[in-house]
Amino acid sequence: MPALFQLSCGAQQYGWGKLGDSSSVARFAAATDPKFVIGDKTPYAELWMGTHPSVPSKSVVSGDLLADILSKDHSLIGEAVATKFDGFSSLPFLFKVLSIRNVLSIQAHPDKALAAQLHSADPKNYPDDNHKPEMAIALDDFEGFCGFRPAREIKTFLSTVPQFKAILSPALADRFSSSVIDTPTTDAEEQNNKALLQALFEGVMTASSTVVETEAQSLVDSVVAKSGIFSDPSIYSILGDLILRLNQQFPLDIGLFCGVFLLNYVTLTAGEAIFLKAKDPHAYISGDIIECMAASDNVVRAGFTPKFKDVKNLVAMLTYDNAPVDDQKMKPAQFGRAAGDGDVTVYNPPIPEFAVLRTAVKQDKKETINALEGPSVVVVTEGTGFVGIKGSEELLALKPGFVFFVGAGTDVEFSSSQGTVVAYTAFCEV
Ligand code: 9C2
Ligand code: ZN
Repeated sequence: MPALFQLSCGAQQYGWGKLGDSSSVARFAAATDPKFVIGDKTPYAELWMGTHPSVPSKSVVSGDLLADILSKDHSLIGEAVATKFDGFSSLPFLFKVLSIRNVLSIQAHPDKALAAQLHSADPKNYPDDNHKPEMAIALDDFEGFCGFRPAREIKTFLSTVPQFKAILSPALADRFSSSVIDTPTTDAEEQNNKALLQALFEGVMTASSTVVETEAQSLVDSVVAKSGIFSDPSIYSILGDLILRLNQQFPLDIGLFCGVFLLNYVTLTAGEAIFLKAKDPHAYISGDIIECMAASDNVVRAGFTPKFKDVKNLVAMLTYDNAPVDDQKMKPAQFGRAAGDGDVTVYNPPIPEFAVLRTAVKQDKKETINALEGPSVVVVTEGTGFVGIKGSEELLALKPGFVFFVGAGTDVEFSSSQGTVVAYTAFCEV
């Protein structure tokens, strides 16, 4: 098997995906598969690139599963990655494109120990036993909830948004506001803050649905009337607008309180990225992104979803770290092992399963990525051109939506024939 070949990849049609060909997921899936018919009203949420058994990628030429091809040629994954992770036929990472029209569920992903426990107790809802740290790189303007807000912001909302306070028992809200320390300096203070935040989160997530619906309606009314904190134009234009949009998508949902008042609201522009370690709460709201994660589909959900919710496990599992949102943004760096006229940046999160390169090559220029030591998967998002093994005559055409597998230790050259070629490469090196 050559060490570079094109993949065809399946799409997940979750309800929050962009519709029809407004979804880059649909356009990308159709670019490779001429038989892929895009339904106008169908939501296309996620393109899955990898060996995860739920939506496994295949070779375009032979139609064989990528996992089967890998199992027959051990050099493609390579000894080091196979030994450290999951053998010769499974990639350690799952690579995706997400096209987001409506908010995803408020969710967190387990660490390895919890994933094993959840999977053995409930394999239907927790389909594998792996952890799922994940990274999102914005392809255009993106917004999401990510991590808990600093304590002082939550305290401010408790005192300025009566509907938020009203879904909690007064004693719980008061205990949080009077005892939480804005800047904890000792371990004991930090632990105490976490316990207070956990109790508050549990209080929000277990509030009775009648109270939630009444207070959510009152919250929406106060946004519309621009009353209370929403009389401040800057709060109205960011949080007020967000509350109205989310309420249209999931009317009177608990996610309104949990998302807006407990979690950081983050916006990213193209090229910016966030990393979510296991057990960080998040919910993506809108935009198109590249997502990379350890090879898992374990999601613990509560709020903003028609899918299975597991409030008990979510409350029990979170780390209850809280920090300003900038702490969760990644700092991409220039990638050293590339040569040519292009620009290659690396997003390298603090976990061993994956890192992602962004390669941009202007028209009529070339760029070589030198021998990544493990397997990689490339998705092209912009431009037309060619990709080939360095020194080989055989070139494969590339355009937006094309996905390629590259075996360990292969030098790959990208060239652009029209526009700037932009490609994202997920890879694993030990
Ligand atoms: O597929 C999420 C998608 O489970 N994003 O969200 O459909 O469960 O609400 P829903 C998963 C995605 O990769 C993710 O983790 N944060
Ligand atoms: Zn997630």
